[in-house]
Amino acid sequence: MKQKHCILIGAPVDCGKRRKGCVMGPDALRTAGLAEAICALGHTVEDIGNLVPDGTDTAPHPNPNVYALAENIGWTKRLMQAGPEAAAKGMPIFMGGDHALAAGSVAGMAAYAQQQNRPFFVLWLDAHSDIHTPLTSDSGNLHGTPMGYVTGRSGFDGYPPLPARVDPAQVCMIGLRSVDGAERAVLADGAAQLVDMRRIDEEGISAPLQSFLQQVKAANGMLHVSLDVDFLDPTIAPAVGTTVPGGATTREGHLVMEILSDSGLVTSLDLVELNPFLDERGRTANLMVDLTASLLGRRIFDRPTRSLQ
Ligand code: 4U7
Ligand code: MN
Ligand code: MN
Ligand code: MN
Repeated sequence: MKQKHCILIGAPVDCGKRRKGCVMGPDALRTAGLAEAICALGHTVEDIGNLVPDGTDTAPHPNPNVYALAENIGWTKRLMQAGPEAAAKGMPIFMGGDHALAAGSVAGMAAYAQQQNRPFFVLWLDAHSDIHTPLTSDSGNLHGTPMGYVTGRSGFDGYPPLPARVDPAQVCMIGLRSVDGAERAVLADGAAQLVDMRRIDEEGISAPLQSFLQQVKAANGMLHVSLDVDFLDPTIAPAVGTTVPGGATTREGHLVMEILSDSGLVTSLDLVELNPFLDERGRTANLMVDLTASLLGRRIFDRPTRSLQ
């Protein structure tokens, strides 16, 4: 695979939900050897350390359940700036932190793609669709809203204006098995490609992914991958607050990453929702590192003929 320069961006975002622990995510990924694993594949790595959120004030929110709005907005602003800066130098890898960080990482990468005059695509690997707005969320946990923000839904008062809206027709979500009613209502227009666990059981994970990648390739698009720990089954990836049974297996996870690697299309990555406080002897952190290695070219045997047709 082509050698890449990977920029590790520590984003210890822990305000997207009430349960604490994702603040330790970036350091757990470092401890599990993320940089070393990437370097071992012949790439170069630059770790810019952990960012801190911009300072922001907010008025009280009409939804009284909304949690830590100002801090979420501060992180969104900071990451929207950090992403394009890193992208100018290489491939940004956002080490979370909870999924609230994707409001900033995805919005920033969408803006960068627009500057480059390239279409922008998102692959969302998650049990959840995270397409609430602060107004539709019952929990008020804003890690359930980043897709709502980046696709330009209203209800994000106080958030920075979106430089470039993500077109839902350029979004593919794989691994879905927990989607709230208000989320189903927005997804019902059928624009986004939705691959739930049943479809994976029946058809396998490769076919829907390959068809999405064809679309990205045909458009010469940039592709952001957002990997939520809870995409994986909790028996193999316990270090997450929002466990949902029936997730992707170890091999399904690796296969997605290997197909992505073969495609050569991925331009940025989020590693999110790792809560090291809930881990078992580092196994989830290690798995996230191994999946990243598969994405960046680690193989048992090369299969030169199996690249994207
Ligand atoms: B994650 C939830 F109600 N939809 O809004 C909510 F099920 O980043 C969960 O995917 C959100 O882990 C999960 O609180 C956010 C819930
Ligand atoms: Mn998520
Ligand atoms: Mn999730
Ligand atoms: Mn979660």
